[in-house]
Amino acid sequence: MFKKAIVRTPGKSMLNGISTAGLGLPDYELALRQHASYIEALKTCGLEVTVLPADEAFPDSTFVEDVALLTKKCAIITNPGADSRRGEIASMKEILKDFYENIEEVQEPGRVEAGDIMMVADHFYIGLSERTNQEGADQVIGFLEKYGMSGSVVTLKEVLHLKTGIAYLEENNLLACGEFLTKPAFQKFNIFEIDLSESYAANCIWVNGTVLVPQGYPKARATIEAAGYKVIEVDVSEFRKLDGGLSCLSLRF
Ligand code: CIR
Repeated sequence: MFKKAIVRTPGKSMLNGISTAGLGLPDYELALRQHASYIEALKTCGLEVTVLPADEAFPDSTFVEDVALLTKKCAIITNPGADSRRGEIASMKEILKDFYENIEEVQEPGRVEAGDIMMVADHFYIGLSERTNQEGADQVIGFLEKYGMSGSVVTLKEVLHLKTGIAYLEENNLLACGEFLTKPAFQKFNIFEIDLSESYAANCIWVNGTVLVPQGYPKARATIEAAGYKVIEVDVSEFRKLDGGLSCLSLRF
């Protein structure tokens, strides 16, 4: 069960965020409203939410998930693969001191964005992507092992981050799309396929028995409900324009 979440209000500079989506610029006012609804959804699932102020210096800083990996025993500050995002870690490190005694930090030449890391109990799958390299993954695995946990790497080709295409919904249930459907590492899970036409909805989050699902993906919603989960739909269209999904918008711990 999760008790807390950390989010960061998007700044106006989000209009300059990294994007490959080709969906146009986000509407900032709408993004703010969507972010507020996202926070409400987390609270509905029982989380105490810490809302950090917008940081205009970093256009992608609302995607807090990428800059830290939070586990039961330690926090790991990442070193983002996107150079424009590396400065996001300094303030996150300070904030996490309020919540964690044990804080580790990925160092150069290791690069990691935690959107590439999926937690399954005490094991962490780490995607090797354009943002996360082997050296970074090795450092994370070393930290995890220091605290009695474990990690393993998964290669990916088609998506930005590992969790762009996959979501663990607890109870051995995994949502997967595209290249992840056939990965040997994931065959031990009950795989619930997300149709390629709704691939954005493979990035869902399980929060204490409820699954937050992006609004507007009816097949994905039906699949998740048929698997027995309560669903809350959250509209994150403006974050999608920056390649961001539901999971990227919070750290849950
Ligand atoms: C980026 O490219 O870094 C941001 N525009 C989107 C980050 C999304 N984060 C995630 O998938 N974990």
